Amino acid sequence: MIRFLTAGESHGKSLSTIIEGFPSNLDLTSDYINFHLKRRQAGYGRGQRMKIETDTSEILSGVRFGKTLGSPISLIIKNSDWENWTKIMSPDIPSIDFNYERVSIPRPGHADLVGISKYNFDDIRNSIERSSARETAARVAAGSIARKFLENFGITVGSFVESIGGIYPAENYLFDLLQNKVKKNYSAWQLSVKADRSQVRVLDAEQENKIIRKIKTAKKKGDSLGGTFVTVATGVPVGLGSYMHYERRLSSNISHSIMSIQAVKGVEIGLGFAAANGFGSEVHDEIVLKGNSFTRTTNNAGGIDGGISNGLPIIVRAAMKPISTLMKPLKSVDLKTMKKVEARRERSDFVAVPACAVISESMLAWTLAQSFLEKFGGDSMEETMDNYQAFTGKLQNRIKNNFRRS
Ligand code: EPS
Repeated sequence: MIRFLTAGESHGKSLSTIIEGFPSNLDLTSDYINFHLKRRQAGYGRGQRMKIETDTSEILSGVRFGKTLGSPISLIIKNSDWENWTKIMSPDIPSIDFNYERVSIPRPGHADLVGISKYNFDDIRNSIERSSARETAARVAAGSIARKFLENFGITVGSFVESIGGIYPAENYLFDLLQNKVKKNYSAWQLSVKADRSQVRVLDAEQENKIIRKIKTAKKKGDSLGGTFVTVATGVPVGLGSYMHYERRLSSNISHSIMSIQAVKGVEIGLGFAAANGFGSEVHDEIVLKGNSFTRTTNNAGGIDGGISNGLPIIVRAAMKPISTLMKPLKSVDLKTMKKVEARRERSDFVAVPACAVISESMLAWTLAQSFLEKFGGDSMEETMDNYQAFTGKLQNRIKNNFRRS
């Protein structure tokens, strides 16, 4: 069973995470994690903070000479901005009195009002700090370990932005994936390689131009935008997850992990909501034998049947709402005066859909690694590999022999 916890406030000293349960002898370096941390920072439409930070992880435990030890892995990502916040965010009681403005005007769409209501704070800053999507840097670090683990078994994860501000590509890439119209045996990571070349992580150059123009308009108007993105995993073996209990279904665990990303408001697997509109004969994927193994003519199920991976690519689509902080704010109430006011402006991104897609890769990788280790187990990578090979190598013959007998 793998698990991770993150800690850290957006403008605190650092973000940190403890990751537990990976087998020993997994090759791991901070360079690998930092590569993905850098990808999270990119994207046209991000705010000033990303110019201050160069997110870099420092591994504190659990790894020796580039290999995991099986012990808890802990790492930190320092906040460069901390030096501007040492007084305001100090964990210690200030030795001298200093004046700082307590935040009292909640921003619509943020956790500001519910946060102070729930935790009984007299300063919205106390909620802003932990609810901030800055926390996702620590998630990407943890998720990078999961993706490194999965790569050993030929599983890769990738993503692309499908739309921003309602601007979709001329070609429906998601549909092509669901219809199995893309290159046979494509790797999900190749989708990311292509998307990373775009400033907004889309696959279509004309769409990119239109989106950048729309983001410029949003910026000028003091507004923000959201969008949709697609996350894919390829090389996933048959048999991850289970229909035995609700919390073991791979589909529900993936939805949970993607939905947990700040500002995500919708998640679909495979055809998702569109599956509700067609006839059964149009939606379900026909089973065919390809060589010695089973596959499907289409992948509308998004690689999961009955909560169990079926060997086809896992395809997830999600929707991110527009960033809640607006430079041209909506109405709110000042909690000090209880009077109607404009919501507070706070430095923020205008668009973070490209970053959100990168974060979703980490969350998908994490969930797959969790289900993978639940199925195959192992205290060392060698043992996990043996278990994996024993199952996948014998699967097809087992099916054949079982049914021949009866
Ligand atoms: C983020 C850091 C934050 C924001 C953004 C994500 O930095 P700051 O608040 O100092 O500008 O840029 O967070 C939000 C948009 C949000 O609503 O919380 C990051 O590192 O990703």
